[in-house]
Amino acid sequence: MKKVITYGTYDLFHEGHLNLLKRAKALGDYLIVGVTTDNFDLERGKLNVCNNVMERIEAVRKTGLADQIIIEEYIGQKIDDILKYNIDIFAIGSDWIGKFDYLEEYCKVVYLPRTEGISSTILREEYNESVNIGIVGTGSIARRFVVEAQHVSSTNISAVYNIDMNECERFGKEFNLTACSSYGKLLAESDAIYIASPPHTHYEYAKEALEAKKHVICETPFVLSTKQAEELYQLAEKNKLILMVALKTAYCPAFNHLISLLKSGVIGSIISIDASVTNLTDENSPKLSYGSMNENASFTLLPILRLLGTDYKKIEFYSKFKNDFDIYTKGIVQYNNAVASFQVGLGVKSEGNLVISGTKGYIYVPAPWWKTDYFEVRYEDQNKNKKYFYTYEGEGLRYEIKEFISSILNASISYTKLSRKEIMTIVDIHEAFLNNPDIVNIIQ
Ligand code: C2G
Repeated sequence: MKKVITYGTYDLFHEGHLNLLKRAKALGDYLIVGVTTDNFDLERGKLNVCNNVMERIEAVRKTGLADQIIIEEYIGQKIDDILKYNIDIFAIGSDWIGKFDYLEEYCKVVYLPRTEGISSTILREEYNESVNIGIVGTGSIARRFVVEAQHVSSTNISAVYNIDMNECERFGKEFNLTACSSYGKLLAESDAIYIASPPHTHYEYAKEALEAKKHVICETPFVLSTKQAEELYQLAEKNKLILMVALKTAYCPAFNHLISLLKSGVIGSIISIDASVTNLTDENSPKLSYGSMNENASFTLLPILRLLGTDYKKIEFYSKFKNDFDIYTKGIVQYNNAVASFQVGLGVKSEGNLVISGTKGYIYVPAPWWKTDYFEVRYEDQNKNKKYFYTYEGEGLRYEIKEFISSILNASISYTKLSRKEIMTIVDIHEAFLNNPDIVNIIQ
């Protein structure tokens, strides 16, 4: 019996996929079809897949052409499968010519003609209309956002606004965007707004956008008080709009895998978490006047609240101030069964890693852990240690942008990666810091 194997995502299953499966089946007597998992697609940079793995498997099954369906979940699996299933022929579309020649060592490789004029990409574009995003703010994060958005389908960055009109025009010219002379004009040009302006302006911009019925994705720190956050969430709910916080780490595939691993108990009960993000900032940078807590605490609080919950008992802050702004803050968060610490700095430098300690072992995520692409699970018996590697595409903003766009297109937001309660707690901690008379002041 001649066994054939082929692989694909099979998103929005179409005629091209069907033709390919027919041709592959005709090569032998038994056809195995490997369907990629959602995570594997994310890892290999396919961010725009519309159907989930169960729907894609079902579409392949319905053709009646596959004698067996398996899932493809890691790089290198093809060799394992060919050996495991005793495969004679590996078949794939001609868009992959040359890419799988290395499999010739294991079986015959056949590149089958691709059906012209149809693809999942074309269908996705027809299926989803584009979301026009207007940007407020033209700093370094806004630049990265524009570049990253190009990797997310159904996304169109259309216009920009900055109160400083020269800056606005310069940015508009550089990225070929309409430079709007007022925020009202930006709102009129856009379906959704990305707020990347200084922290104290977030609330007003978000409120105005939500009142004008525009979806909002807002940079961290979200807003400066829980009252403001609550009001914005209520406004979004009332107007049936998506309101998301651009805390990029929360949407990064490797970070999410790290969380699932920990929740499944790989290091036993979690007793302690230490997270650190510091970046020495130029004396003249406006960031210094936002303070370290504003700039970086949302990142360090994310793994703490995700893993230990939002119900902490007590929080203490130790800060070093310069011109009224914290250039360094260490926070200690007490829980009933655990303790966490975080440190953030703009004028003090430290190692930017994340360590999660448990009763059976610990997880070490090296700097820059907030762009997670690698971590290690370590045990007393070092032979049991395990390293995990992932792809972190570009600047990593594409994952949050993808989440934002699909929430808008599906008219529903999923809070599985970052809950509203977690956001509210982060805002609450910021507020506690700003109004806390008990901050221990580190004086040199
Ligand atoms: N295909 C085709 N004609 C089209 C579109 C796709 O023949 N118009 C073929 C592709 O060449 C591939 C299969 O259909 O063999 C599945 O295509 P995709 O779902 O786009 O999956 P792909 O990203 O090509 O995944 O590691 C290799 C992958 O698993 C293949």
